[in-house]
Amino acid sequence: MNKKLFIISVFILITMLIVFGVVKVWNTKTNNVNTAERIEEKKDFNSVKYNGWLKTSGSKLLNEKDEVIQLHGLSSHGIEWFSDLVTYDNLKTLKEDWNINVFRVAMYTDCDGKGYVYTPTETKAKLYKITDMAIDLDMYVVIDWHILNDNNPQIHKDEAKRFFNEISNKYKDVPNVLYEICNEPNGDAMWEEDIKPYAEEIIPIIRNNSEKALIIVGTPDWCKKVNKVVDSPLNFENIIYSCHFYSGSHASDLRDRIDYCISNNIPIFVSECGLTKANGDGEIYFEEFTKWVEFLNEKNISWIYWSFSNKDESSAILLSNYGKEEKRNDENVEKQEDKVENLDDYLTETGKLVKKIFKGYGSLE
Ligand code: IDC
Repeated sequence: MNKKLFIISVFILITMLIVFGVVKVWNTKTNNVNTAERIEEKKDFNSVKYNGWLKTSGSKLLNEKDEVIQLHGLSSHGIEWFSDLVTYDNLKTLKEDWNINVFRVAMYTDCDGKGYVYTPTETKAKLYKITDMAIDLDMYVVIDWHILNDNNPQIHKDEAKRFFNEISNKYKDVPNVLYEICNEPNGDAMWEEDIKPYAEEIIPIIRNNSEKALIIVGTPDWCKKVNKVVDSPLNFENIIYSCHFYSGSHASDLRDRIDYCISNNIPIFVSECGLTKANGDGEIYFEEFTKWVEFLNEKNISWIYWSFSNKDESSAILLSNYGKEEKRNDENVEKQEDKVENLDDYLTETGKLVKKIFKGYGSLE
């Protein structure tokens, strides 16, 4: 009898253990599924790992999942002068604290005797360094062939061909990199005669190396005559056209031109903008800038602010003494160094305003 009771007890115990085990495994599985679903539901528009290769569809910019995406970020000043400010820590702060998801590397091509065409090796090294940091930080990065005084992209076309071949080969498998093939054509540089034929030579070079790369193409009159593209767009996929504004100089007329493009399925990217007059200095025009940002948000147009620099001009987001503080030779040395690294202690009025706007975007949806 006792033996029978013992066997029954053991049987009941084993059955309970099995049931308990099965329930536990089942629970873990459902929990995992729930967690997976929760992770999937989080749309991290600030992560290249989440978004992948960007592409255009009509006037829209989409991520790899066909979701509409709006990039927002900062442009360096010319890396010929200001690349030292773009440290890994600063980029990390800009991404994680300011919520920017794109950084533009402005590489002047030919400006007052300085620029890529004079010092290609040295300038490229600076460009690679910043680009690699941005990739490591899971950000989009715009490589900007910053023509300006050399107003017509045809002037340095041969250098551009070699440059874009090299760079698109180097970054051929990297969805982070966007190519801006001519900053601001101006003066006598025309869409049909100069810019379009230039783009028709550069785009195939990039695409031959990096098939899916998104390419930003400048438009006439310092990227204000975007409307010129409507009658004669480029015959390639994944091309987006740049429009630049400075809120002290450009207002609703330019927004109307963008609307005209959008209604004709021409995608627009504001790869540079500012809240001063177009000369980048003087008074700040925040009210008009706010109107611009509202407009861009409503249409999901990507925008990049000029500039992440400490140049003594009001478009710069950093005070001119940033990075130049003398390190005191006393027990506070460490603190002094920390302070120099801290962007927040050195923001200009512009910097504070722009940071607030970026913070408003958040990072996860
Ligand atoms: C400005 C810089 C200024 C520099 C000047 C010429 O802010 O320090 O002296 O270029 O190199 C643009 C250009 C951009 C300009 C900016 C502000 O793309 O290079 O930077 N701007 O004037 N287009 C409209 C305005």
